[in-house]
Amino acid sequence: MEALKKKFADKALPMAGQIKQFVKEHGNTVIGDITIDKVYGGMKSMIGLVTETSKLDPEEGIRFRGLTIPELREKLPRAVGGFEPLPEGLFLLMLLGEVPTQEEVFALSKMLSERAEVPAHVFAALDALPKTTHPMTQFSIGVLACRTESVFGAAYDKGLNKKDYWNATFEDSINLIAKLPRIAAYIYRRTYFNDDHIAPDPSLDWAANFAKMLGYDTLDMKRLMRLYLTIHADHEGGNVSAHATHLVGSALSDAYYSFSAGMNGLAGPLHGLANQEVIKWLYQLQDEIGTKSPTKEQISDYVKKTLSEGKVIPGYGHAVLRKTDPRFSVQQDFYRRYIGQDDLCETVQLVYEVVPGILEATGKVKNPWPNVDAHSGALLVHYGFTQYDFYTVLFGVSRSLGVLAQLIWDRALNHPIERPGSVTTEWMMKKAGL
Ligand code: CMX
Repeated sequence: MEALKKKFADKALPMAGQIKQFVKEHGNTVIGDITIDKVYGGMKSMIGLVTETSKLDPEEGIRFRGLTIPELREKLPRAVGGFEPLPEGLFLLMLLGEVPTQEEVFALSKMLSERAEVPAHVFAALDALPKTTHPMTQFSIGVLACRTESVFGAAYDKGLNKKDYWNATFEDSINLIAKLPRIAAYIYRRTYFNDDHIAPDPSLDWAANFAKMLGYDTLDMKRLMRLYLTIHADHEGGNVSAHATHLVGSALSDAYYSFSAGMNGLAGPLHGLANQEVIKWLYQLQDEIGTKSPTKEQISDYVKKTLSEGKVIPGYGHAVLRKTDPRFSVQQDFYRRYIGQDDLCETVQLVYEVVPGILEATGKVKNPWPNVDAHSGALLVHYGFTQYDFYTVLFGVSRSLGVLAQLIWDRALNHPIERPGSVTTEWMMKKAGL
């Protein structure tokens, strides 16, 4: 851990000074326009945040420290004999800005295993909840219950020098990333498998161990989990889960508080919960039409019916992207490469052929193309993971990598408390000359 921290400090701490100087010299440079439609329209693409870990291009999709998803798949270290990247490698890439070596990634896997123990009171807090509690509610509560372990919280109580904020946040972030698969697996096994829990295997990498604790100790699921936890990790800073984590962190709330806030945002159906909504919608489609292999015409009718009921088509559209999400495309590739034939995955493909045209024809949807959530559930269902109201927890475990890497940067760069201005509609109208 000390070597990793030193590597981070050598990069991040000089940058804090450089940014100070940069802002002093170029602080008046105008970088965008704030217009009334942007403020009322959810601040979409209005630049207001600095995020080091990744950048989203509307036409091309996400780049993590400059690397696209296909490049991650090619360049990041893999498990021995594996094809998909190890998500630990992506965390190091986002944290340090360089592709890590195999040894560095294995060392992080080992460190995460060593820090994975979850205090008994966290499980007790989860056990106090009805099993019908949504898994995302349980997940957020589990994370908050873990806050007793916060190194930042304890150090701040004693009086922590500003210069050391990043160090304590580093400890908390690594500890939390290490514990999340155990918390998540505990929720899964208590909710659907009558508390039949599965012990971790410290010899496995983060994703493979998670798959094992969930109850999927196969090569296929380890492979899928490594890819899944890589592609959901980050999507620049303005999405609800990243933004919420960052915002709450700006008050110097520690990693546990901040990440739990991010997860409460991820639990919304317009964000991470869309992955469960997609499968729910596909099952309803199958039920209503009475077949597991609907035709394009049947899908088209069902899509139009969904829209006519004033509902969204889950898994389609995006606040920033304007093309097919590369996170969708890589899952299509996974399907073709490792699965080949599956009724639900074939339906996902047909939905892809049908939905964009219909959404485009509405004349109002800015992006008719699929996002990451349009495909992820069908791959899980193929391997027998059918409890779709758990899917957003998987997304959340992955999202920890990006938002917590950024939280460490936030504290190292000494980003201030956030407090954007707000105005009334009366003020807006006056401004517009009315
Ligand atoms: N189905 C039906 N209508 C849609 C739509 C969809 N998939 N996507 C957008 N629209 C509608 C909006 O609801 C909005 O309608 P109103 O003007 O009647 O309010 C209109 O089209 C314009 O919206 P937009 O500017 O294109 O989209 P936004 O940036 O406001 O919202 C998003 C983006 C993702 C919330 C939206 O596309 C959506 O609801 N998609 C379905 C849910 C989903 O898949 N979310 C997951 C996103 C990825 C993630 O975060 O995980």
